[in-house]
Amino acid sequence: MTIAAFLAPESWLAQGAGPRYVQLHKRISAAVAEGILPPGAPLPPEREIAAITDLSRVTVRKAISLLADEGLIVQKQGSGSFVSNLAPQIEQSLSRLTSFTEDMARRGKVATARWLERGLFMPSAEEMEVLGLHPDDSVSRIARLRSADGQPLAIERASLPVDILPNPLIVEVSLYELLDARGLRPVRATQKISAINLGAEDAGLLAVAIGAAGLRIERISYLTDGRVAEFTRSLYRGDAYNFVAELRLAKD
Ligand code: 16G
Repeated sequence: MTIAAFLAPESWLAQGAGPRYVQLHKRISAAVAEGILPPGAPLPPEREIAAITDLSRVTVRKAISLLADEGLIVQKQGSGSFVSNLAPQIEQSLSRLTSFTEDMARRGKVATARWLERGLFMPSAEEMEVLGLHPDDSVSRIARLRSADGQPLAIERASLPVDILPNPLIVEVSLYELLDARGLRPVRATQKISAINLGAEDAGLLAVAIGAAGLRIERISYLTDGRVAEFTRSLYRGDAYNFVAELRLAKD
């Protein structure tokens, strides 16, 4: 949907629903949350928003300055307003085995996934080793760009044995929710984190500069019986994630 169609007042502007600039502020925030206005995108000029919404320019200006105060919009002298591209700061515990969808929901954000690849494939040597597969087994792969409130945060490439995920096409938003429903949710995982500089393609997907710092994360997760359920290689935005671990004095 275009931003002009999204701002057409019939579907959101209502009498008695509070001040008009607050209603417009809410509508533009929704456009950002739903990805209609992605990070870095320009907002239509003030007079255009006024024309689309039938609101006065003063009302439009008030709504935009509220968005700017909140940091959702950046106003640039002479070139207009843009959706902020500043990464949200996400503190992620390293001791809980949670899913991306759950992590974002806990922060009041809506997780979305854009498919990069999914299907059944011949396993690579690494997948065979980690997942314990034979050369004639297939492997279920899903690769997704994960975003929160429309802002891309991670690229995740998950590989699973076919008996755990027989049909990768049925994953909607949450892989773990689907595994849970099948009684196959991982209960334990190991994770390896290393630093990388993002190449052109990955940087483009994550909406950061080429060469920006990223975190490469490998997660191997296990079922209650010790079997490997998932082997996921991810690239996380280095400017957004802070991983936090609790340490205790070792007693030998
Ligand atoms: C997390 C996991 C990933 C898992 C995904 C499931 C890391 C580094 N990765 O992002 O291994 O596949 O959650 O999320 O923590 P979903 O249930 O929302 O699809």
